[in-house]
Amino acid sequence: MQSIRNIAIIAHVDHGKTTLVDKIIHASKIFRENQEFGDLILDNNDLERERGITITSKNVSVRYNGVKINIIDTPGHADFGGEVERVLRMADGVILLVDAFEGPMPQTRFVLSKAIALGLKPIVIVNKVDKENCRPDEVHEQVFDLMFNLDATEDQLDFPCVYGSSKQGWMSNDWKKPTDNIIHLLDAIIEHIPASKVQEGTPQMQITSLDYSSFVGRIAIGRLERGTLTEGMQISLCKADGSTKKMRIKELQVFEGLGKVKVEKVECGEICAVTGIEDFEIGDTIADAENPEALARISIDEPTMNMLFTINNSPFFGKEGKLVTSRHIRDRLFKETEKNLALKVVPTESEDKFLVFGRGILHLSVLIETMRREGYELQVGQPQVIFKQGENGEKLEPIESLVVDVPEAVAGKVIELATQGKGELLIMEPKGDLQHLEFNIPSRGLIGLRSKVLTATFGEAIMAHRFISYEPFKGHIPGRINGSLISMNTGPAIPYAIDKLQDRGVFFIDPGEEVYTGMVVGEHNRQNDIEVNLQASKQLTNMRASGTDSNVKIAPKLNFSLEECMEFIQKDEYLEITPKSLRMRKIFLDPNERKRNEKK
Ligand SMILES: Nc1nc2c(ncn2[C@@H]2O[C@H](COP(=O)(O)OP(=O)(O)OP(=O)(O)O)[C@@H](O)[C@H]2O)c(=O)[nH]1
Ligand SMILES: [Mg+2]
Repeated sequence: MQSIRNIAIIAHVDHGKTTLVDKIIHASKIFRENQEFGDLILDNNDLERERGITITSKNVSVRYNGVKINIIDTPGHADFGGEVERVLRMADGVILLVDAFEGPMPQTRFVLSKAIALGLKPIVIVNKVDKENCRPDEVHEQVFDLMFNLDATEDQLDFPCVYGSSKQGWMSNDWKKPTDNIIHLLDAIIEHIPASKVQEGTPQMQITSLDYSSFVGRIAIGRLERGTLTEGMQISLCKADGSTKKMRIKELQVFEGLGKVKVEKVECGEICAVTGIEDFEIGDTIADAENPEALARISIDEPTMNMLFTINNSPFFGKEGKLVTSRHIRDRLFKETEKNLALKVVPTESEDKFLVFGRGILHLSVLIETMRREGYELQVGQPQVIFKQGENGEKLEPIESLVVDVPEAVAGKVIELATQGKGELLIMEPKGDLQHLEFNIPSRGLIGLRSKVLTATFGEAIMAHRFISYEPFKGHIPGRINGSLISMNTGPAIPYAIDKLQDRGVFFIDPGEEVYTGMVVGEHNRQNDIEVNLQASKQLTNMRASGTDSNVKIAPKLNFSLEECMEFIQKDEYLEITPKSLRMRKIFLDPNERKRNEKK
């Protein structure tokens, strides 16, 4: 029987996981001759490419010296931490990658703690040693300290450390002695990661991932813990509620290179894909037909944020999207929860409103962006942090660890901004030519903080945060300081009108853009909301006077990203999302209705 190593690659965002997996794939020459492949072939969906981050974890497989290595690439952004928790169940060991300059970051701690708790042995890679100012030895020591603090066992603390540069495609046991390949790493995997265990007995496979093919339907993916599986075999599916259902396996596949190949039999320890299983959920166990024994289910950290999702009922509804009904949105949201384990959808009293719970702004915005690309129209409300009640009935809120690396000259501004959000400065120390700041801060205080910090530091701050725990409520945090500019009428915004209102604030719309009554068209430079008339045109005396209308100089509009809009809207506002547009608006479009509701 072949020897298998199942490893997951874990790290903080951008530390170089996907680049490394790419290099491993290139090294094992999985491509046919003359086949052209670009960089980061694994980050293959549009959003991953545009944002340069991994969103969903992926399985690939290479062969080295007669050993099959199944590699699971995971996302490093804290909002997708649920993905990592889910797929670690398939691994026998992990590769923990750490940036040789940045060192361990909040998400390094999180993913490592999960791996250690599962008893997985890590190989540590101090990556990016090609970077100027890197400090590999110091980083190695920091990783050791971190593991020690996370209660790693003696065996885990005795981790092998590899140094290298995924980007340049080399790994070595000494960062001062670069090589020209990654063989050193492959050897370390074979030597230090235990071969996947072979347990005899009736089959047991926990479903940890889900794939979909239009030919065969839903595909269940997981690691076979015990026994063997064969094509056409009768099995029982053990569900969450303790019930079991008999079914038949249609086809079996294992991972090979970047794809999957069909096999008749799967041996214990292998990661495989099973078709023909209906109605399964992630966490279910595929077990023996007669004596089914379920594996313990996967538990995943709770979401910390929620947002109201509702149908688009703005005056412009249905003009740009195809999927607009509450039924469409409902089905899509529930479908998402099948594979996005950290996401929860809760129906509300109203048929067309859903509460969607997630791990953070990015977790929710990626879902929204995906939906809008699929042709959906919807509206969302202000993101809400989830509070809990403590044992004595006190109000608790999520607290996160925030790390910011900034040039010294602007460190003071960052501290000021974080403090406004009730952040508490814990550490301030030099790191290369930067200042390294660590805060504990309520999740509430983080909403909108990124854009403020980037503006204040001219884009030079590197920022990351990660949930730590629920703690007593830290008190009121002032929200957005400025009010909204609200359109009084419906119709195209006249350039002359915008021009006359420029001293009132910044606009989110272009001259000529269609707006509607109650739409938020800009940010007021004072605290209160005001209504503005964008249809006011200059009294036309003659043709030449109207000609001057196009000569006005209007400052370019403020172009918010989806996340910026989500962080900008207030409690009484919605964000309208269509495949083509993002518009902010008052929930009550009519000013009189708005006033009545304010009083309530
Ligand atoms: N200088 C240098 N840059 C690297 C190295 N490895 C990766 N990078 C760069 O770091 C950035 C992030 O690399 P990725 O491989 O996407 O990082 P990742 O860990 O997969 O990121 P997520 O999946 O989003 O968590 C890219 O711009 C890479 O080119 C390295 O060894 N040296
Ligand atoms: Mg990646």
